[in-house]
Amino acid sequence: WCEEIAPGAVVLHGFVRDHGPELLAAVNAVVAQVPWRHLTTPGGFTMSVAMSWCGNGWTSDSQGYRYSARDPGSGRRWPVIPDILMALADEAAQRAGFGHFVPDACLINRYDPGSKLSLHQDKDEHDFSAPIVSVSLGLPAIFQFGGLQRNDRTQRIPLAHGDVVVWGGPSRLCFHGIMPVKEGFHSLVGSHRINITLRKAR
Ligand code: MD5
Ligand code: FE
Repeated sequence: WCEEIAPGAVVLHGFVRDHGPELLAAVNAVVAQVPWRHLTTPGGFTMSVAMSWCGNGWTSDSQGYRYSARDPGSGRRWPVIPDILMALADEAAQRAGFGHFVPDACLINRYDPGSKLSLHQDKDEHDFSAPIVSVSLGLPAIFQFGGLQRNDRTQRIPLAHGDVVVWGGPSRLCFHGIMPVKEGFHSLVGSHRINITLRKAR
């Protein structure tokens, strides 16, 4: 079902629950070309989340954060966003009430048990009017959802395999994070959580 947890933030529970195998195949095809990386933050910390990209990629290093059409490591273009992910982004955005959505950047996050994402805002995209579509696969996680100020109180939202969240409108710039992922095993995905975000970056 469809749940609005804040203005512009819509959880589509189980939206892709029946499409795990195709989605994982798309993830694996991207990862075959862009193997998982642990980026270093501008502050010098190595992220516990492993990442891969298609469309436009996102990079974090001592220079800061940015999107680019090419992999700064290899100089090669990022792989194109698989059709199934383009279609899913459009369907989810429409279902959540945002109309048609054509993303140009896709970030794939892999959380092993213990991996987390500290509270942050997503503000490296040029166009905040477009929503972000986020797909959860594999192990469950607790999403921390705050307000526009870092110190605003946060809600904890459980996300399960197959859930899709569309973040737009007033929720687009809210602080958010992922609590450390608990040990476990998912029959399709194994012992990690995969999150796919589809964005309009440029
Ligand atoms: C995740 N990833 O579960 C999340 C899903 C990231 C990230 O946060 O930056 O890779 S995306 C959640 C999100 C995106 C944009 C806005 C808001 C949440 N929000 O306003 O809460 O790996
Ligand atoms: Fe984020």
